[in-house]
Amino acid sequence: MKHYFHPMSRAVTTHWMLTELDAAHEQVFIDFPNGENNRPEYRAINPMGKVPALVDGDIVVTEAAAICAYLADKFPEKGLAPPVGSAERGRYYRYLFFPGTTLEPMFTVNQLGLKDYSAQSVGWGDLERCLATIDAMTPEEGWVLGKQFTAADVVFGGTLDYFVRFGLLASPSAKVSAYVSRIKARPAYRTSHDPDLH
Ligand SMILES: N[C@@H](CCC(=O)N[C@@H](CS)C(=O)NCC(=O)O)C(=O)O
Repeated sequence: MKHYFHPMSRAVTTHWMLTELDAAHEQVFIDFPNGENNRPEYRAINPMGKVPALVDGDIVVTEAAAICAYLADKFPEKGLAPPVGSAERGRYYRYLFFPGTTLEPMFTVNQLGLKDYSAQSVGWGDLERCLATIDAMTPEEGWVLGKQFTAADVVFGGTLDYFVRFGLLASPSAKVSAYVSRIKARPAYRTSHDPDLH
C-alpha cells in the first residue's frame, strides 16, 4: 500500500490509523510548496490534489475517514471495526461520517466568522447544536463504541483533538477533554503525532 502523506495535514490521522493497525505501507511524501499535490501524476490519484490518499493495488481511496474505514475492514483481525450487520455498525457509521459532513464545515464557517446563512438549510446547522451533539456523542469512559477502540475513535476523536489543539473548540467540556486525553495517550497516536518522526 502507498500512503500519500504530508506531516502538516489530515494525513497524520490516516498515518495514525495505519500505526494502530501496524499495517505495512510505503509513505509517499507530497511536497506542498513544490506543488507536488497539483502535478498530473498526483491529480490522477486524487483530482482534488489533497492528501491523504491510499493506493492499495488498483484500489484508490481518498478522504481521511474513508481511508480509516477501508483499513479497518481490510484488517478485521485487528478489531478496529465492528462486524458488518452488528448493532454497533450503525453507531460506528454515525461517528465516521459526522465529523466530515457536519463538524468540519461548522467549525470552519465559525472560524471564518460567516454568519449570513440559514442554519435550517445548511447540513451543519449551527454551533450550539454541533456543540450539544459533540457532548452527547462523547463517551464518559472508554471509546465511542464502549470497550472496543475502533476507527470511529480515530475519526471522531482525532477531529475533536484537532479542534482543541488549534483553538477551534476553545472551551471543551470536562467529558470531551477527558476523551481527547485518552485519545492522545494511545501509543499509536503518540508515534504518529511525534514531529521528530516526520
Ligand atoms: N476532505 C479531505 C480533506 C483533505 C485536505 O483538505 N487536505 C489538505 C491538507 S489537511 C490538503 O491536502 N491541502 C492541499 C491543497 O488543497 O492544495 C479529507 O478528509 O481527506
